[in-house]
Amino acid sequence: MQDTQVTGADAPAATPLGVGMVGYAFMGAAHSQGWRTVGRVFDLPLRPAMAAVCGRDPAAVREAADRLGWAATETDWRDLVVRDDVQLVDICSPGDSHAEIAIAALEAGKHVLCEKPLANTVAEAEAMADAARRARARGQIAMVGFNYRRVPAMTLARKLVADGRIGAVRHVRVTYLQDWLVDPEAPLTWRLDRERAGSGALGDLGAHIVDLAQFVVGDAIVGVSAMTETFVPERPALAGAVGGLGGAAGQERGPVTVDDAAVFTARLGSGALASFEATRMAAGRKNALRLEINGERGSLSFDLERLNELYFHDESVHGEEAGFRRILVTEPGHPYLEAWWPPGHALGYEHTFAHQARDLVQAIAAGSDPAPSFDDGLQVQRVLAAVEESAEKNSAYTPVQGVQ
Ligand code: SOE
Repeated sequence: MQDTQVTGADAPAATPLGVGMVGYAFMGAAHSQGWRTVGRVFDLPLRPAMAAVCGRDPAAVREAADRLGWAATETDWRDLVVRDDVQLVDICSPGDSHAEIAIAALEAGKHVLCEKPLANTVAEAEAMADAARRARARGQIAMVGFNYRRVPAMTLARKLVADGRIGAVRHVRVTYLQDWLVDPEAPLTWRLDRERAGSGALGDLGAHIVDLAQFVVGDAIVGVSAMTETFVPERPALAGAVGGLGGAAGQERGPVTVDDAAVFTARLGSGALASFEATRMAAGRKNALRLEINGERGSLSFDLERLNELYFHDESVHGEEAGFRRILVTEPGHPYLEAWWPPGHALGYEHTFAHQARDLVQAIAAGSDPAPSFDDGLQVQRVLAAVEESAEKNSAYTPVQGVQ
């Protein structure tokens, strides 16, 4: 086993942190954007270096490395995780590979960033969280890539809730709507295969909103009542490579083995009530993540398609000035904004990956607990499992495993 090579708050500014990434499709490209940018925008205690990217096809991974900015390539992740110039392994491959790669990387002494959802099953997530706890004792960091926590408006919303600005939370309402599966001829990519993705809209989008809601409210879901549906049970096979979220359709057809949509209600530890909807079948909705929280003293409202804005209603303001007020989250005092552009010069989706990279690099340098940790990812996985169990039992209220 190799020792972790870079830890400690006193590492000199120029100390490199070698990153090795597995996978280079949509999420890999988004993470690469974060790694390319982060050290040029934020003042970091370690200097991320894009050491190597890994994919099975030698020509395709070489092309991806050149396009995305990686210095070297590997075609087997086992070789990537033991490279001397890699101290952090960033996992952007499909869910069925997460557990094996993350555990091997942690055992090789590396820090790990793993895309969401943490795993395809609770058992895998438990094994990963165990490995992360053991690695933590050796000074390593393991974090889950729930990037929407890093939208400045969401970090601000969490602060406003924690500061008591909306009082005790009563309602949490979250929807995450996409439409790339409305077409029944959209092909069977890995995201529609339970063996590879674990679940459908539930794990892909539901995992995000479960984490985000819990993050903003600072509370955990204790039980759920759920329905899931697969509206298009059979689709054409994929002919060729995945491009973005889709690809070319072939002649043969095969079964969709995951949900197209999941709808569930939930109770939080505080007693607050929540509702969640995750679908890739909402015609016209491209990446619409909306969140509203109602408390005893006010409300917050957010729409990812307008991610620089947070709406705040203060219940103590009456008369002519009552109502939701727009906060334009681009001030230098807002989370992450000190390093970007002057007020009003907006940020977008890609910036969340630079923010994620910043937070991870800072945690590694400081040796501090990462957030979200693999334990946080495991808890989300347990919520997803409770949703599936409830849906199988005709929406019966189902407690989240591990909740006292
Ligand atoms: C596809 O639904 C997807 O790429 C998700 O997998 C991502 O996590 C989300 O950020 C955008 O949409």
